[in-house]
Amino acid sequence: MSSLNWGYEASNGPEQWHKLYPIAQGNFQSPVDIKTKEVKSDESLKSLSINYNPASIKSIVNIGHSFHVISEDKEDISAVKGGPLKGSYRLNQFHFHWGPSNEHGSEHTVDGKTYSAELHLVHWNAEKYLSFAEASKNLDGCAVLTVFLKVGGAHPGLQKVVDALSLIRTKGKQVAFTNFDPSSLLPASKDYWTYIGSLTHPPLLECVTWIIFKEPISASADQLNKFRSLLASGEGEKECPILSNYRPPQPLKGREIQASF
Ligand code: B30
Ligand code: ZN
Repeated sequence: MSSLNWGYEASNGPEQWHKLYPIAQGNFQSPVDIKTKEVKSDESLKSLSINYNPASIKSIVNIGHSFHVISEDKEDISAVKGGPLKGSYRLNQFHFHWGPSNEHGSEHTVDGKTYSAELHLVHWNAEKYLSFAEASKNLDGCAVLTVFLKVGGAHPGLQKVVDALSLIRTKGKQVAFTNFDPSSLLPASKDYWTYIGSLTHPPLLECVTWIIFKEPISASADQLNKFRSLLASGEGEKECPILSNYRPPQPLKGREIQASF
């Protein structure tokens, strides 16, 4: 494994990352298992203020181990504040994690239970820092809103994303993806858990205020299966589907998880 080819295979996956990224064994790593009996209910947690503007969404790109839907982050066109956050955090991109089947795929787990997939809406603290890269070097640099996906009815908002995947089948492909409302991917209930942790893949920086919605959204088996039709290989290379891209839960190491409810 080189710093250029970490991945999710046995040879370059989560169990190997610590060799190049020693912070993988740090004290604030993500994801974690949320033990609901051990979380502290915190009535003082303010409610979240989520302001997404469909006009901030610009493109969708296959990055080899996943795909990103990219938000223009020059201004706070789409941002989140309140809850555990001090100041406004600007949306940078959103993406999903999934597994080889719809049995497993989430990164966080709840009382040991995994979901089929997990959505991450990635934000950075633009009040204090100049870029995502700079923000990610600080404990208060980033905030990731997280939504679990379970198998059920087809999700209309997710279908717009799924329909774009055939256009970015190979690594490096990027196409315009506009006028999409990320709020359409949020659950009805805004109850959440929160704790301090890290990016879930290299560079694994400990910079994330995690905000995890308790209520999952539903996606159809067909929609989830389409994530696995994306390729990690480039155009003209031997086809290699992205079957799995989740990191399993890491030790909590004394951290506390708070509940907004
Ligand atoms: S996550 O939300 O904790 N899964 C990064 C961002 C979010 C998470 C994990 C990692 C990250 O490193 N982002 C910056 C570097 N990126 C480039 C990019 O455009 O956004 C490299 C990458 O994945 O491989 Cu993401
Ligand atoms: Zn992620």
